Amino acid sequence: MTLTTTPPTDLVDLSSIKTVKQVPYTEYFVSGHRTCQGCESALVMRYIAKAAGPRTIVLGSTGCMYVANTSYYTTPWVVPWMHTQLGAAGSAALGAAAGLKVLMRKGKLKDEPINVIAFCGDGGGADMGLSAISAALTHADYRFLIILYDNESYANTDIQLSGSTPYGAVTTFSPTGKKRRIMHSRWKKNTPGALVAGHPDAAYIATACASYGIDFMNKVRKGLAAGGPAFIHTLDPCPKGWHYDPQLSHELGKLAVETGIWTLWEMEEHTVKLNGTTKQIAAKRFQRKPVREYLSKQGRFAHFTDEDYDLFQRRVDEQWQEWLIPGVVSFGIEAGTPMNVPSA
Ligand SMILES: Cc1ncc(C[n+]2csc(CCOP(=O)(O)OP(=O)(O)O)c2C)c(N)n1
Ligand code: SF4
Ligand SMILES: [Mg+2]
Repeated sequence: MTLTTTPPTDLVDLSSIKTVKQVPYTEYFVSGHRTCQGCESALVMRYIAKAAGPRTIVLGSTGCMYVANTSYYTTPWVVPWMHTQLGAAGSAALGAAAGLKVLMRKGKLKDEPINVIAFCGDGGGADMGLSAISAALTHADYRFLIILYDNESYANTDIQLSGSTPYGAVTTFSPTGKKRRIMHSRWKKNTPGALVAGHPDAAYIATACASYGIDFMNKVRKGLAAGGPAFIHTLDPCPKGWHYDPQLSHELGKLAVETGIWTLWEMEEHTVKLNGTTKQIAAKRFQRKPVREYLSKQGRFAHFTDEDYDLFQRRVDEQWQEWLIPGVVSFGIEAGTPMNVPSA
């Protein structure tokens, strides 16, 4: 059967948004969800839908953004949405893009741009589904966008520790105690850095944060317009898991960037660019704030002593002073090693 009731293709508007006034007014992720007050991951969903527009299919893996968004047969999604398994964002994105391509080639679906977006949490994407995302990013012939929304825990099942949980944070798997103050002593995994370093055929890879909404929406559009596999990793303050007053969500997202703990960057046309405040820090036009300003506002770090803050600060300083690209490539290079210089 051929579907004929498709709206005009100009409904796929992926042009750059310059100011707040140009942000599309129409919402495709509306009320009717049950996320916590101040949930930045819900804001990420809203921005994704706004930026991508009506000709979009969204695939969501298990987690808060599945469970809290589809309880009791209700849903805030206005565009077509489908649940996929916890580790399956990569395979679902690739499968949907491939399916659409075949249907269009066979003339069973009108040949028109349709955005395919799959999202996953840090548990589903940075841990369990990393291999599927990695495989998807090698398929240069398919156009899709994978968004990893990182609330730094397995939040939906009551805040268990993930590979994205920051050093020292209290989770249900890492409670602080009298014998051991710090139960989680591993450093947060650099997932976007690993993906950008290892996937030369990815069309677009970026990091974002909902506190910088226009930057994020433009990245969604760039990822969809890139013509191949794309990936965006967002850092999402989570009042329940991070233990803070919900009104601080926006401020915490900003502080994560201003302290240099989270960096904003994008890779397009095989070139990495630092963005916004991150770029300003690198150019010494913005003074990085002490990590304590960010950490001390969150209950999950309430047990931190001066020693813990110092260790955290040292690790973030290293990220800025010793990494090949601050916040992106987590190693340096031996002095004197010949480097490729881009040709003029
Ligand atoms: C294969 C599998 N294992 C475990 C679960 C149980 N489970 C459902 S949601 C979830 C947490 C997912 O964490 P994350 O991907 O970070 O999303 P968040 O809940 O934080 O939004 C878990 C462990 C599951 N649904 N499927
Ligand atoms: S637990 Fe965190 S991510 Fe989940 S709905 Fe609440 S605020 Fe959002
Ligand atoms: Mg999570």
